[in-house]
Amino acid sequence: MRYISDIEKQIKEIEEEIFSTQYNKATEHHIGKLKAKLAQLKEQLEREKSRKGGGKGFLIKKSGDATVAILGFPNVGKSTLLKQLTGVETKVADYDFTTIKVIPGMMKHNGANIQILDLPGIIKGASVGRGRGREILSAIRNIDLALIIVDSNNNIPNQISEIIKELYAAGIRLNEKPPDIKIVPKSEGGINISKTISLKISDKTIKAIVSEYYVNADVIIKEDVNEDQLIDYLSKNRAYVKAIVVANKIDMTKGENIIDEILVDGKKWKIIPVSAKEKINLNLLKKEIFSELNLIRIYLKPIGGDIDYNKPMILKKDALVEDVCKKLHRDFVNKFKYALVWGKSVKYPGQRVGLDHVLEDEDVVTIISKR
Ligand SMILES: Nc1nc2c(ncn2[C@@H]2O[C@H](COP(=O)(O)OP(=O)(O)OP(=O)(O)O)[C@@H](O)[C@H]2O)c(=O)[nH]1
Ligand SMILES: [Mg+2]
Repeated sequence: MRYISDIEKQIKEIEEEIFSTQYNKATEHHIGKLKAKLAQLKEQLEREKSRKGGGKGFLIKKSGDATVAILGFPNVGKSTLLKQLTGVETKVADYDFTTIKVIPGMMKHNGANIQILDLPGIIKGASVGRGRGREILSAIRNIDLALIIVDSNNNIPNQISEIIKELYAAGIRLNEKPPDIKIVPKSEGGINISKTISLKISDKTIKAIVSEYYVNADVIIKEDVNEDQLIDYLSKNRAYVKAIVVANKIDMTKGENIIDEILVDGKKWKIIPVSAKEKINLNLLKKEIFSELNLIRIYLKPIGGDIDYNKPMILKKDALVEDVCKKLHRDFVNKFKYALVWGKSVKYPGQRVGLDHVLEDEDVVTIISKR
Protein backbone atom coordinates (compact mmCIF):
# COMPACT_ATOMS: atom_id res chain seq x y z
CA MET A 1 0.00 0.00 0.00
CA ARG A 2 2.92 2.27 0.64
CA TYR A 3 3.65 2.43 -3.06
CA ILE A 4 0.10 3.42 -3.92
CA SER A 5 0.08 6.21 -1.36
CA ASP A 6 3.37 7.52 -2.78
CA ILE A 7 1.81 7.77 -6.23
CA GLU A 8 -1.28 9.39 -4.77
CA LYS A 9 0.88 11.95 -3.00
CA GLN A 10 2.71 12.84 -6.22
CA ILE A 11 -0.61 13.16 -8.06
CA LYS A 12 -1.86 15.58 -5.42
CA GLU A 13 1.28 17.68 -5.60
CA ILE A 14 1.13 17.98 -9.38
CA GLU A 15 -2.58 18.77 -9.32
CA GLU A 16 -1.91 21.55 -6.84
CA GLU A 17 0.89 22.95 -8.97
CA ILE A 18 -1.30 22.96 -12.09
CA PHE A 19 -4.07 24.62 -10.14
CA SER A 20 -1.82 27.39 -8.82
CA THR A 21 0.00 28.11 -12.09
CA GLN A 22 -1.38 30.89 -14.27
CA TYR A 23 -2.04 29.56 -17.77
CA ASN A 24 -0.44 31.75 -20.44
CA LYS A 25 1.91 31.46 -23.41
CA ALA A 26 4.93 31.45 -21.11
CA THR A 27 3.67 28.67 -18.83
CA GLU A 28 1.82 26.60 -21.44
CA HIS A 29 4.66 24.15 -22.03
CA HIS A 30 5.27 23.73 -18.30
CA ILE A 31 1.60 23.00 -17.64
CA GLY A 32 1.58 20.60 -20.59
CA LYS A 33 4.49 18.73 -19.08
CA LEU A 34 2.79 18.56 -15.69
CA LYS A 35 -0.41 17.26 -17.29
CA ALA A 36 1.52 14.56 -19.12
CA LYS A 37 3.23 13.54 -15.87
CA LEU A 38 -0.15 13.50 -14.16
CA ALA A 39 -1.65 11.26 -16.85
CA GLN A 40 1.21 8.81 -16.46
CA LEU A 41 0.94 8.72 -12.68
CA LYS A 42 -2.80 8.12 -12.90
CA GLU A 43 -2.24 5.22 -15.28
CA GLN A 44 0.36 3.82 -12.92
CA LEU A 45 -2.05 4.16 -10.00
CA GLU A 46 -4.78 2.33 -11.92
CA ARG A 47 -2.36 -0.49 -12.74
CA GLU A 48 -1.22 -0.78 -9.14
CA LYS A 49 -4.76 -0.79 -7.81
CA SER A 50 -5.99 -3.43 -10.20
CA ARG A 51 -2.87 -5.50 -9.51
CA LYS A 52 -3.77 -5.36 -5.82
CA GLY A 53 -7.10 -6.94 -6.73
CA GLY A 54 -9.35 -3.94 -6.38
CA GLY A 55 -11.79 -3.05 -9.14
CA LYS A 56 -11.53 -6.02 -11.43
CA GLY A 57 -14.67 -4.78 -13.08
CA PHE A 58 -18.00 -6.49 -13.44
CA LEU A 59 -18.05 -9.63 -15.49
CA ILE A 60 -20.26 -8.86 -18.44
CA LYS A 61 -20.88 -11.17 -21.31
CA LYS A 62 -21.69 -9.12 -24.35
CA SER A 63 -24.46 -10.46 -26.53
CA GLY A 64 -26.86 -9.29 -29.20
CA ASP A 65 -26.19 -6.88 -32.07
CA ALA A 66 -24.98 -4.01 -29.87
CA THR A 67 -24.55 -3.12 -26.20
CA VAL A 68 -25.96 -0.05 -24.47
CA ALA A 69 -25.39 0.96 -20.83
CA ILE A 70 -27.77 2.86 -18.57
CA LEU A 71 -25.78 5.25 -16.47
CA GLY A 72 -26.62 7.92 -13.93
CA PHE A 73 -26.80 9.01 -10.32
CA PRO A 74 -28.60 6.77 -7.81
CA ASN A 75 -32.40 6.71 -7.77
CA VAL A 76 -32.99 8.44 -11.13
CA GLY A 77 -34.97 5.47 -12.47
CA LYS A 78 -32.37 3.37 -14.28
CA SER A 79 -33.79 0.00 -13.22
CA THR A 80 -37.34 1.12 -13.99
CA LEU A 81 -36.18 2.04 -17.48
CA LEU A 82 -34.41 -1.32 -17.94
CA LYS A 83 -37.66 -3.06 -17.08
CA GLN A 84 -39.65 -0.99 -19.57
CA LEU A 85 -37.16 -1.45 -22.39
CA THR A 86 -36.34 -5.13 -21.90
CA GLY A 87 -38.90 -6.68 -19.56
CA VAL A 88 -36.15 -7.64 -17.13
CA GLU A 89 -37.34 -7.10 -13.57
CA THR A 90 -34.86 -6.00 -11.00
CA LYS A 91 -35.38 -4.34 -7.68
CA VAL A 92 -36.76 -0.81 -7.92
CA ALA A 93 -36.97 1.23 -4.75
CA ASP A 94 -37.06 4.80 -3.62
CA TYR A 95 -33.60 4.90 -2.09
CA ASP A 96 -30.03 5.14 -3.40
CA PHE A 97 -27.95 2.12 -4.46
CA THR A 98 -30.83 -0.29 -4.93
CA THR A 99 -28.88 -1.86 -7.79
CA ILE A 100 -25.43 -3.09 -6.79
CA LYS A 101 -24.31 -5.08 -9.81
CA VAL A 102 -24.78 -5.07 -13.58
CA ILE A 103 -28.15 -6.36 -14.71
CA PRO A 104 -28.36 -7.18 -18.43
CA GLY A 105 -31.53 -7.22 -20.49
CA MET A 106 -32.34 -7.53 -24.18
CA MET A 107 -34.35 -4.95 -26.08
CA LYS A 108 -35.89 -5.93 -29.39
CA HIS A 109 -36.33 -3.17 -31.92
CA ASN A 110 -36.57 -3.27 -35.72
CA GLY A 111 -35.59 -6.93 -35.57
CA ALA A 112 -32.36 -6.13 -33.71
CA ASN A 113 -31.39 -7.55 -30.34
CA ILE A 114 -29.91 -4.72 -28.34
CA GLN A 115 -28.31 -5.61 -25.04
CA ILE A 116 -29.04 -3.10 -22.29
CA LEU A 117 -26.98 -3.01 -19.10
CA ASP A 118 -28.41 -1.50 -15.93
CA LEU A 119 -25.57 -0.26 -13.79
CA PRO A 120 -25.39 0.78 -10.14
CA GLY A 121 -25.69 4.51 -9.60
CA ILE A 122 -22.48 6.46 -9.99
CA ILE A 123 -21.56 9.20 -7.58
CA LYS A 124 -19.17 12.10 -7.40
CA GLY A 125 -15.70 10.65 -6.89
CA ALA A 126 -16.50 7.46 -8.84
CA SER A 127 -13.36 7.96 -10.93
CA VAL A 128 -11.19 7.70 -7.83
CA GLY A 129 -13.05 4.66 -6.64
CA ARG A 130 -15.99 5.95 -4.59
CA GLY A 131 -19.06 3.73 -4.59
CA ARG A 132 -18.35 0.99 -7.07
CA GLY A 133 -17.05 3.69 -9.37
CA ARG A 134 -14.08 1.83 -10.78
CA GLU A 135 -16.13 -1.21 -11.74
CA ILE A 136 -18.93 0.89 -13.21
CA LEU A 137 -16.54 3.03 -15.21
CA SER A 138 -14.64 0.05 -16.56
CA ALA A 139 -17.94 -1.51 -17.67
CA ILE A 140 -18.68 1.39 -19.99
CA ARG A 141 -15.38 1.37 -21.82
CA ASN A 142 -16.47 -1.27 -24.31
CA ILE A 143 -20.07 -0.44 -24.99
CA ASP A 144 -21.59 0.98 -28.17
CA LEU A 145 -23.74 3.66 -26.57
CA ALA A 146 -24.20 5.19 -23.11
CA LEU A 147 -27.59 6.43 -21.97
CA ILE A 148 -26.97 9.10 -19.37
CA ILE A 149 -30.10 9.15 -17.25
CA VAL A 150 -30.91 12.33 -15.35
CA ASP A 151 -33.83 13.19 -13.08
CA SER A 152 -35.80 16.04 -14.65
CA ASN A 153 -36.84 17.21 -11.17
CA ASN A 154 -33.26 18.22 -10.49
CA ASN A 155 -30.85 20.51 -12.31
CA ILE A 156 -30.24 18.77 -15.63
CA PRO A 157 -27.03 20.53 -16.77
CA ASN A 158 -25.45 19.95 -13.35
CA GLN A 159 -26.18 16.24 -13.46
CA ILE A 160 -24.79 15.91 -16.99
CA SER A 161 -21.73 17.93 -16.11
CA GLU A 162 -20.95 15.87 -12.98
CA ILE A 163 -21.28 12.60 -14.85
CA ILE A 164 -19.13 13.61 -17.79
CA LYS A 165 -16.50 14.88 -15.36
CA GLU A 166 -16.30 11.48 -13.66
CA LEU A 167 -16.09 9.71 -17.00
CA TYR A 168 -13.48 12.15 -18.27
CA ALA A 169 -11.32 11.58 -15.20
CA ALA A 170 -11.52 7.84 -15.88
CA GLY A 171 -10.25 8.32 -19.43
CA ILE A 172 -13.65 7.97 -21.10
CA ARG A 173 -14.37 10.53 -23.83
CA LEU A 174 -18.01 10.96 -24.74
CA ASN A 175 -19.06 11.88 -28.28
CA GLU A 176 -15.47 12.67 -29.23
CA LYS A 177 -13.32 11.26 -31.97
CA PRO A 178 -9.76 10.16 -31.26
CA PRO A 179 -7.48 13.09 -32.20
CA ASP A 180 -5.97 13.04 -35.68
CA ILE A 181 -2.37 12.60 -34.57
CA LYS A 182 0.36 10.14 -35.39
CA ILE A 183 3.46 9.63 -33.29
CA VAL A 184 6.16 7.27 -34.46
CA PRO A 185 8.94 6.51 -31.97
CA LYS A 186 12.48 6.36 -33.43
CA SER A 187 15.88 5.36 -32.13
CA GLU A 188 17.54 8.75 -32.56
CA GLY A 189 17.08 12.33 -33.78
CA GLY A 190 15.04 13.85 -30.98
CA ILE A 191 11.44 14.97 -31.38
CA ASN A 192 10.37 16.27 -34.79
CA ILE A 193 7.04 17.93 -35.28
CA SER A 194 5.18 18.29 -38.55
CA LYS A 195 1.77 19.87 -38.83
CA THR A 196 -0.72 20.14 -41.66
CA ILE A 197 -2.50 23.08 -39.98
CA SER A 198 -1.56 25.77 -37.50
CA LEU A 199 -2.14 24.94 -33.85
CA LYS A 200 -3.09 26.98 -30.80
CA ILE A 201 -0.49 25.21 -28.68
CA SER A 202 3.19 25.91 -29.36
CA ASP A 203 5.83 23.47 -30.63
CA LYS A 204 7.58 23.93 -27.29
CA THR A 205 4.48 22.62 -25.50
CA ILE A 206 4.13 19.69 -27.90
CA LYS A 207 7.77 18.79 -27.30
CA ALA A 208 7.42 19.14 -23.52
CA ILE A 209 4.49 16.72 -23.55
CA VAL A 210 5.83 14.17 -26.03
CA SER A 211 9.21 14.06 -24.28
CA GLU A 212 7.47 12.74 -21.16
CA TYR A 213 6.76 9.63 -23.25
CA TYR A 214 9.53 9.40 -25.87
CA VAL A 215 13.05 10.67 -26.33
CA ASN A 216 12.96 10.35 -30.13
CA ALA A 217 9.81 10.47 -32.21
CA ASP A 218 8.17 11.88 -35.33
CA VAL A 219 5.02 13.74 -34.42
CA ILE A 220 2.45 14.38 -37.16
CA ILE A 221 -0.54 16.51 -36.21
CA LYS A 222 -3.46 16.99 -38.59
CA GLU A 223 -5.98 18.89 -36.45
CA ASP A 224 -5.96 21.76 -33.97
CA VAL A 225 -5.62 19.67 -30.82
CA ASN A 226 -5.11 21.03 -27.33
CA GLU A 227 -2.65 19.61 -24.81
CA ASP A 228 -5.28 17.32 -23.28
CA GLN A 229 -6.01 15.70 -26.65
CA LEU A 230 -2.32 15.20 -27.29
CA ILE A 231 -1.99 13.48 -23.91
CA ASP A 232 -5.09 11.41 -24.74
CA TYR A 233 -3.33 10.13 -27.84
CA LEU A 234 -0.20 9.28 -25.86
CA SER A 235 -2.13 7.53 -23.10
CA LYS A 236 -3.12 4.09 -24.26
CA ASN A 237 -6.15 3.73 -22.03
CA ARG A 238 -8.61 6.22 -23.47
CA ALA A 239 -12.04 4.98 -24.52
CA TYR A 240 -14.25 6.86 -26.99
CA VAL A 241 -17.93 6.21 -26.34
CA LYS A 242 -21.12 7.62 -27.87
CA ALA A 243 -23.74 9.01 -25.51
CA ILE A 244 -27.21 10.54 -25.35
CA VAL A 245 -29.01 12.02 -22.37
CA VAL A 246 -32.37 10.72 -21.17
CA ALA A 247 -34.34 13.01 -18.85
CA ASN A 248 -36.57 10.73 -16.77
CA LYS A 249 -39.61 11.36 -14.53
CA ILE A 250 -41.16 13.99 -16.80
CA ASP A 251 -44.54 12.88 -15.44
CA MET A 252 -43.61 14.86 -12.32
CA THR A 253 -42.39 18.00 -14.03
CA LYS A 254 -45.24 18.38 -16.52
CA GLY A 255 -42.76 19.06 -19.26
CA GLU A 256 -41.09 21.99 -17.54
CA ASN A 257 -37.32 21.91 -17.76
CA ILE A 258 -37.46 19.79 -20.85
CA ILE A 259 -35.53 20.80 -23.89
CA ASP A 260 -34.32 18.64 -26.71
CA GLU A 261 -30.77 19.89 -26.79
CA ILE A 262 -28.58 21.39 -24.13
CA LEU A 263 -25.17 23.01 -23.99
CA VAL A 264 -23.01 21.67 -21.16
CA ASP A 265 -19.36 22.67 -20.78
CA GLY A 266 -19.25 23.88 -24.37
CA LYS A 267 -20.68 20.72 -25.90
CA LYS A 268 -24.15 20.02 -27.28
CA TRP A 269 -26.10 17.08 -25.81
CA LYS A 270 -29.25 15.59 -27.23
CA ILE A 271 -31.92 15.06 -24.60
CA ILE A 272 -34.79 12.56 -24.81
CA PRO A 273 -37.48 13.38 -22.24
CA VAL A 274 -39.23 10.26 -20.90
CA SER A 275 -41.16 8.84 -18.02
CA ALA A 276 -40.13 5.26 -17.38
CA LYS A 277 -42.89 4.83 -14.84
CA GLU A 278 -45.71 6.28 -16.94
CA LYS A 279 -44.33 4.92 -20.23
CA ILE A 280 -44.02 8.31 -21.90
CA ASN A 281 -41.81 8.57 -25.01
CA LEU A 282 -40.39 5.07 -24.66
CA ASN A 283 -40.91 4.27 -28.33
CA LEU A 284 -39.17 7.48 -29.24
CA LEU A 285 -36.28 6.44 -27.00
CA LYS A 286 -36.06 3.01 -28.65
CA LYS A 287 -35.94 4.67 -32.06
CA GLU A 288 -33.20 7.04 -30.92
CA ILE A 289 -31.15 4.18 -29.49
CA PHE A 290 -31.43 2.27 -32.76
CA SER A 291 -30.46 5.27 -34.84
CA GLU A 292 -27.53 6.28 -32.60
CA LEU A 293 -26.15 2.75 -32.85
CA ASN A 294 -25.90 3.13 -36.62
CA LEU A 295 -27.34 -0.28 -37.32
CA ILE A 296 -28.85 -1.31 -40.62
CA ARG A 297 -31.39 -4.00 -41.49
CA ILE A 298 -30.73 -6.28 -44.42
CA TYR A 299 -33.47 -8.59 -45.71
CA LEU A 300 -32.29 -11.79 -47.31
CA LYS A 301 -34.16 -13.09 -50.30
CA PRO A 302 -33.49 -16.74 -51.09
CA ILE A 303 -33.48 -17.56 -54.82
CA GLY A 304 -37.07 -18.11 -55.79
CA GLY A 305 -38.17 -17.71 -52.17
CA ASP A 306 -39.92 -15.08 -50.08
CA ILE A 307 -38.40 -12.36 -47.97
CA ASP A 308 -39.01 -12.62 -44.23
CA TYR A 309 -39.45 -8.99 -43.22
CA ASN A 310 -39.64 -9.97 -39.55
CA LYS A 311 -36.13 -11.35 -39.46
CA PRO A 312 -33.64 -8.85 -40.84
CA MET A 313 -29.92 -9.43 -40.59
CA ILE A 314 -28.53 -6.63 -38.39
CA LEU A 315 -25.22 -5.10 -39.43
CA LYS A 316 -23.23 -1.97 -38.70
CA LYS A 317 -23.65 1.03 -40.98
CA ASP A 318 -21.51 0.86 -44.15
CA ALA A 319 -21.48 -2.93 -44.05
CA LEU A 320 -20.50 -4.68 -47.30
CA VAL A 321 -22.03 -7.61 -49.13
CA GLU A 322 -19.00 -9.46 -47.81
CA ASP A 323 -20.19 -8.87 -44.23
CA VAL A 324 -23.54 -10.45 -45.13
CA CYS A 325 -21.73 -13.51 -46.50
CA LYS A 326 -19.51 -13.77 -43.43
CA LYS A 327 -22.47 -13.62 -41.09
CA LEU A 328 -24.29 -16.33 -43.06
CA HIS A 329 -21.42 -18.75 -43.12
CA ARG A 330 -17.67 -18.61 -43.62
CA ASP A 331 -18.01 -20.57 -46.87
CA PHE A 332 -20.22 -17.96 -48.51
CA VAL A 333 -17.25 -15.67 -49.10
CA ASN A 334 -15.27 -18.39 -50.90
CA LYS A 335 -18.22 -19.61 -52.91
CA PHE A 336 -19.49 -16.12 -53.72
CA LYS A 337 -20.28 -15.44 -57.38
CA TYR A 338 -22.31 -12.20 -57.18
CA ALA A 339 -25.21 -10.66 -55.29
CA LEU A 340 -28.49 -9.10 -56.39
CA VAL A 341 -29.58 -6.05 -54.46
CA TRP A 342 -32.83 -4.10 -54.23
CA GLY A 343 -33.05 -0.84 -52.27
CA LYS A 344 -31.35 2.47 -51.53
CA SER A 345 -27.80 1.34 -52.23
CA VAL A 346 -28.35 0.47 -55.89
CA LYS A 347 -29.32 2.39 -59.04
CA TYR A 348 -31.93 -0.10 -60.22
CA PRO A 349 -33.79 -2.98 -58.54
CA GLY A 350 -32.05 -6.32 -58.65
CA GLN A 351 -28.68 -4.81 -59.57
CA ARG A 352 -25.73 -7.19 -59.71
CA VAL A 353 -22.96 -6.28 -57.25
CA GLY A 354 -19.73 -7.70 -55.82
CA LEU A 355 -18.42 -8.40 -52.33
CA ASP A 356 -17.24 -4.81 -51.81
CA HIS A 357 -20.64 -3.23 -52.42
CA VAL A 358 -21.74 -0.95 -49.53
CA LEU A 359 -25.28 -1.70 -48.33
CA GLU A 360 -27.92 0.58 -46.88
CA ASP A 361 -30.69 0.20 -44.32
CA GLU A 362 -33.52 -2.08 -45.54
CA ASP A 363 -31.76 -3.34 -48.65
CA VAL A 364 -32.88 -6.72 -49.95
CA VAL A 365 -30.04 -9.08 -50.88
CA THR A 366 -29.80 -12.37 -52.75
CA ILE A 367 -26.43 -14.13 -52.69
CA ILE A 368 -25.58 -16.20 -55.74
CA SER A 369 -22.84 -18.70 -55.01
CA LYS A 370 -20.74 -21.02 -57.15
CA ARG A 371 -21.71 -24.64 -57.10
N1 LIG B 1 -42.56 9.64 -10.97
C1 LIG B 1 -41.67 8.79 -11.49
N2 LIG B 1 -40.97 7.96 -10.68
C2 LIG B 1 -40.08 7.13 -11.25
C3 LIG B 1 -39.87 7.08 -12.64
N3 LIG B 1 -38.92 6.15 -12.90
C4 LIG B 1 -38.57 5.63 -11.69
N4 LIG B 1 -39.27 6.21 -10.69
C5 LIG B 1 -39.17 5.94 -9.24
O1 LIG B 1 -37.88 6.35 -8.77
C6 LIG B 1 -37.40 5.46 -7.75
C7 LIG B 1 -36.06 4.88 -8.15
O2 LIG B 1 -36.22 4.01 -9.27
P1 LIG B 1 -35.12 2.93 -9.68
O3 LIG B 1 -35.54 2.40 -10.99
O4 LIG B 1 -34.91 1.97 -8.57
O5 LIG B 1 -33.86 3.88 -9.81
P2 LIG B 1 -32.33 3.47 -10.06
O6 LIG B 1 -31.75 4.59 -10.85
O7 LIG B 1 -32.24 2.11 -10.63
O8 LIG B 1 -31.76 3.49 -8.57
P3 LIG B 1 -30.39 2.81 -8.00
O9 LIG B 1 -30.35 1.40 -8.46
O10 LIG B 1 -30.54 2.96 -6.54
O11 LIG B 1 -29.27 3.64 -8.55
C8 LIG B 1 -38.50 4.40 -7.60
O12 LIG B 1 -39.33 4.78 -6.51
C9 LIG B 1 -39.24 4.46 -8.91
O13 LIG B 1 -40.58 4.02 -8.80
C10 LIG B 1 -40.64 7.97 -13.47
O14 LIG B 1 -40.54 8.01 -14.70
N5 LIG B 1 -41.50 8.79 -12.84
MG1 LIG C 1 -31.28 0.45 -9.97
